Amino acid sequence: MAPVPPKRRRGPGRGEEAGAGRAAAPSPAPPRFPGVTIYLAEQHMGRSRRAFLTELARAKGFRVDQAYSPEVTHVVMEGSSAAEASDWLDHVLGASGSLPKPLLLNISWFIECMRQGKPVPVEGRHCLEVPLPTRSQADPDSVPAYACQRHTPLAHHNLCFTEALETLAEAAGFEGSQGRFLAFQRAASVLKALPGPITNMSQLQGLPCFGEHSSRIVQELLEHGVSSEVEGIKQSERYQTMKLFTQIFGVGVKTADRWYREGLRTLDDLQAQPRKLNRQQEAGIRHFEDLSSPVWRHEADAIQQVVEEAIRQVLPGATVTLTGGFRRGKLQGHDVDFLITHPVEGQEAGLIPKVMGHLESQGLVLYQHTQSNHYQDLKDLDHKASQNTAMDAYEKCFCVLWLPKPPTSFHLETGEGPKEPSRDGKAVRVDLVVSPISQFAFALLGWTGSQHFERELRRFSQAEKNLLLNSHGLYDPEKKESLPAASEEDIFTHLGLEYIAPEQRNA
Ligand code: 8DG
Ligand code: CA
Ligand code: CA
Repeated sequence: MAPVPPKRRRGPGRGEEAGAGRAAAPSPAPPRFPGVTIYLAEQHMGRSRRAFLTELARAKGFRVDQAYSPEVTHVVMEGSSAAEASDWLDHVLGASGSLPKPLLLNISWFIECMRQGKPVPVEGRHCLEVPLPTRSQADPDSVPAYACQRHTPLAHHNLCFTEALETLAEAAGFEGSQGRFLAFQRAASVLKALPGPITNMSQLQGLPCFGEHSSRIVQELLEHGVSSEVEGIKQSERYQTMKLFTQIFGVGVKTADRWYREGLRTLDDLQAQPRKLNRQQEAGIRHFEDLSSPVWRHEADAIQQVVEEAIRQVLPGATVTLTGGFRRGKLQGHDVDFLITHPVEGQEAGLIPKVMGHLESQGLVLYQHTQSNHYQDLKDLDHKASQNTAMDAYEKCFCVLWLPKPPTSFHLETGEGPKEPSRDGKAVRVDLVVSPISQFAFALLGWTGSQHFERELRRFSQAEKNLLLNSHGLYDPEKKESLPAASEEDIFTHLGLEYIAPEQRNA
């Protein structure tokens, strides 16, 4: 039996577009890809070609705006140089420099989307950005060994290799092989930071973290376009089932593996044995369809508004910062991460239950698991800073919130209608973390990710600087003291590292 449940279609069903105004001028199909708003720049493209491409994309269900606005996610240009594109963006954004910046793409991305009838992942070859790597990083012989020493943009040039290596990493993780997981992850991460695509095996020479196995995979891909090992894994029942189970909120590798060994393969199998599930996993399965579809940036912004309003009610002055992948410039994610603090140390304590109570009174909480902070006082925080781990002791809440559909958005339901809850909207995974202001910089750095970037920062700190870094602080075990930091820049400075902006931490 195929382990992946069929997806309930959300967009317009086949033939449904026909109903709208057959007699009048045909109205464009409703946007099918809510996280993608395209702006076609007229410069070099010309007015009539722009109009033609706009119609074409709209007919395929893409949203194409005539005027530029902050809602635009993808700017497409034709015949423009990287420098022209970058000047154009500076001009449009003016002094605001406001995030998120749109992706600046050449026409090849647009054409591939039209061919496939859906947004294709952005790769380095589609990008019009002026390359950021410094001259030293353009030379593969001098790619630094740690991911926290490198610039790793969101869109890079080696997607087919990194996808294959990350599949191998994931599969190794499913088997509990931490060493192999890290080896493949590190090799993939190096390729993400290269200034151009790998086209020849000689380019791997001198690259750090590239072992025999990873090199063999790249060679196979260069020669045949596919890797038989990777394809074999992707098609195996073991990999597909582990991927399905670990995708469920509240299910880690150990649980997924146990279920697999018990013969379970599908969500139906799990639902047939409900006593196997804890409360979190039950919620994970109940909302599986919503939680396994991506959260888009505009949805993250909408959730932020809801959280900010709740916080304004219960603790005026507290601030909410979007962290995780969205802070790194991602346009979609599996959840939304927020870091909350208050300018007066101590005021933030006990905030989560109040915020969640407020959200609950509005009927917006589908699931929550709150952890109170497990440090007693600031001295204890020093102790927490001395622990070299990704887990922290902050007050936090792992929850599933209900995001109602804004009344203005265009949305067609299929005949089935949403299962549960019955109102129109979407369940979204949200992580809320509260830190005292004195630790905020460390919490921000720790919760911005990527997970590999964080792992590498901690490895670098310990191995190269004999310092212990986590989301509470930076601890010097020799002097037995914590190093204070008011900003992320301060932490990079303590570590003797060049500052890496969040958008370049996509390691
Ligand atoms: P995505 O949601 O877009 O798929 O990716 P992401 O935003 O990069 O990943 P994430 O799983 O949401 O994790 C964001 C960061 O939060 C990541 O760098 C690791 C960090 N993080 C956790 N759990 C914990 C924790 O318990 N303590 C600390 N300090 N950090 C954590 O995910
Ligand atoms: Ca996230
Ligand atoms: Ca998260």
